[in-house]
Amino acid sequence: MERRTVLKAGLVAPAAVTGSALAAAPADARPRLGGTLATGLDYPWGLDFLPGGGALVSERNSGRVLHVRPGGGATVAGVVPDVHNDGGEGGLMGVAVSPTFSRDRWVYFFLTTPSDNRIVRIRYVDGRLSGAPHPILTGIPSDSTHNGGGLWFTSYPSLFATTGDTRNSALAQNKGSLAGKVLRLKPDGTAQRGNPFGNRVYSFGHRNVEGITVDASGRLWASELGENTWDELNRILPGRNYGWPRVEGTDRAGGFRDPLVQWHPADCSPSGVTTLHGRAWVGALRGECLWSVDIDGRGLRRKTRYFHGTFGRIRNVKRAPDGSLWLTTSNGGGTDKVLRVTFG
Ligand SMILES: [Ca+2]
Repeated sequence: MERRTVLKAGLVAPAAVTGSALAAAPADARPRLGGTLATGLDYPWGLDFLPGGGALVSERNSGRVLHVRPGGGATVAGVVPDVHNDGGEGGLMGVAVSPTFSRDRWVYFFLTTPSDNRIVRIRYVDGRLSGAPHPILTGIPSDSTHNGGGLWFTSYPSLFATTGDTRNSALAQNKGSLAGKVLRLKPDGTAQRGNPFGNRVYSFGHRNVEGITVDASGRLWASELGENTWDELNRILPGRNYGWPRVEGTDRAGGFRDPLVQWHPADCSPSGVTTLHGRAWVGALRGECLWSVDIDGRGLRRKTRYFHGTFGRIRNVKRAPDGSLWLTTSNGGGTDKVLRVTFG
């Protein structure tokens, strides 16, 4: 049993939940800091909201899972066993709450173990992780870097998972490998019906995809870390080849699927992605900012940078049920925070 720990937390105004919150803010609304929800974290990575309020947040290196309350404050819900971080990018990464959580209490985690990357599900009952992890997909290649780690559930339900090439770029073009892919799974980890290649692979030719989300129109978006030239925001379509390692960024000849936008890695290095108000919101690690990209309307592809240098490296960004955004920083040393961003 893990000790239940109350962490330091800043105060924020209670979240006002209104049905019109998602539609009310104009497309050019400026994001502003609405409060600090939790402090004293160490490399928070995954984040997903619970039906009853608040979110579960994973810590990459420690394997801890924290429950962060909507009004601020966090408690440790448990520790996922067998998490392996060798000082690189692996560890406890994506978190996804089951779309039928009220019935089954499952929470899904993407993690690096000493032998692989895998996806497990663990029950979350009365504020705590309960019982042993149930692996649903094991044997995803792992390495010190390029481990992917993103999870996103649709209500269908399909579980999308993102993987990295584990520094073996040829695997990204191998449709029989789980590395360098966007995967589409049933909740039990098997291939979803109708997948383009009859296996778990949904799209391929990826170097390292950490962020994945579905927007209000049902479009699937993923952020991708490039090597030296271009980072990408991609609309993901089934069966398409996103180019790695043949091309980074926009392809001018080879017939690969182009990103909606691209950045130099020093400006972005994207991890989490979410959508709100007709824009994709991308957390930037090296770029130390929050990017927005217009995904609809006349401003399509317009990139706008917010909070540059304000919070350091940003790992994750998720739209909350109340129409705010929750961000997590990735600066280490026990200094990391969960922040709430509102619009005004
Ligand atoms: Ca690409």
